[in-house]
Amino acid sequence: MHNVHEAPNPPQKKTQKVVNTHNINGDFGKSIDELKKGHLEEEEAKAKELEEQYQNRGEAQAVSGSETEDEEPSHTEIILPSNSATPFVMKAPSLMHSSPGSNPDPNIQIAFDYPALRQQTERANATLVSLVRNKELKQMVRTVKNYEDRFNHKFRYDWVFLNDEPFDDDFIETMTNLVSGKAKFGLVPKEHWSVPSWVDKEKADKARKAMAEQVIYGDSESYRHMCRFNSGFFFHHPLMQEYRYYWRVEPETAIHCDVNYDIFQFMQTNNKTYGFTITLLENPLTVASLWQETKAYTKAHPEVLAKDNLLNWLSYDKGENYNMCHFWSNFEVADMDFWRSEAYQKYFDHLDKSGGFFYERWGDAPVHSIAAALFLPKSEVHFFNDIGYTHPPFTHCPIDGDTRKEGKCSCLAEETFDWKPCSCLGRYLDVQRIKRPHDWENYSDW
Ligand SMILES: Nc1nc2c(ncn2[C@@H]2O[C@H](COP(=O)(O)OP(=O)(O)O)[C@@H](O)[C@H]2O)c(=O)[nH]1
Ligand SMILES: [Mg+2]
Repeated sequence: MHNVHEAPNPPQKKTQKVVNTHNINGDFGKSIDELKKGHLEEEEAKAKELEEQYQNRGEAQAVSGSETEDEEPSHTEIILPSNSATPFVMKAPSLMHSSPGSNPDPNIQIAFDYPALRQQTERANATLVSLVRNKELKQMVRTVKNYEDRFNHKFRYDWVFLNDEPFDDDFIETMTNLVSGKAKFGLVPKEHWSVPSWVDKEKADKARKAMAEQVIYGDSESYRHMCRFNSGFFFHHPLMQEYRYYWRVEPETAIHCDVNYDIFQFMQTNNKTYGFTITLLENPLTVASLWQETKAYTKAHPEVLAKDNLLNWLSYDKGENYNMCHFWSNFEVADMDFWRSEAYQKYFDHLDKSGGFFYERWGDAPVHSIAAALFLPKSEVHFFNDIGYTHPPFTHCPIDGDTRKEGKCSCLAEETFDWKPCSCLGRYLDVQRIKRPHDWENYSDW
């Protein structure tokens, strides 16, 4: 069978079995790209330097609530799952295997099963998920250990790792040792990671060349596959089929606060569909025709628009133009029923047929964000203020001292991106009519 990987050498104390399957204006976006690039090239020192440049941009357009409806902000009532702050008693894993050959799907590389642990509590139907490359093992190790320590060891959710190439033995073994739930490794099907037949390859090549100097990852074809995969396919992967909720985790990210409640049960209990920590402005050069295509779709399918949606967060002029606000999708806790819904599937198909993932460089972040903001009632979108989080070069840290104390947060309020000029959080909270945190103004100048 192709795409099936041999099992790695078994780690000590464990046996494992292979399951035989497997506008603002262009300047803002550009400076975000520069920050990212800086990080990639010279890690934090460079990013800091660029942050300073960014800080000095006097023309930054503050995203304030002044353009949104003038109503008293309300406090959203949130119900925490009953087992919050109640860590489970850890037991030595009694290793059990999935029965070999039970799943003949070639896109499922290998799976480990620890059913004795999984039965310990009632949990949501959920998994953590990471699309990642073998060469990112070092960054992924740190991230997985961090998420396990801050959250998952208390709940033991599964973790699905996806890759467009087979994971190597080292990757599989290292991750399996770290994940407290079931670690699963899957291959992305070729049809979800290739240029579709209707896309003009020559035109796409030219577009990439033209973007090379202007946009981060502008000349990268694989980045475009990644964005398209995250926009339209990850939730169809055979390994993701059994789950409803997911937490997307990228290598090199970190959470800075303890999450003492079951985040997935939280989503379910509170009827939340999409959760985020950072919202910011996209580089307009990457999404030149995305809004136009979105409007064409919603005009043809007005029924998909939710009644009380977040349109005013996305647009300063009631939908005429896109203001580039989006949720930073490297952190996502969401309900895949939404991505699997007809409204979203048809939206993705419409976008995909237009070729914009390849002729431009549409990110999954604006695509997911626009859909969540337009097709969901705004009550179903949640800002996880309590989870300090970093994806270089930006950090969200709760500025309220009690929240940081409660979560034993290892970030500083002054690090937070929330109130910087390119953040869309203020506008988001205003449109949601959620009160801005006390003292937010003190964190708004760079
Ligand atoms: N398997 C695989 N994962 C990728 C590829 N490109 C990006 N990713 C993953 O997709 C996510 C986003 O990519 P990243 O390089 O972090 O982009 P950025 O966050 O926009 O700077 C990360 O989880 C990466 O590990 C690829 O070619 N193959
Ligand atoms: Mg990343």
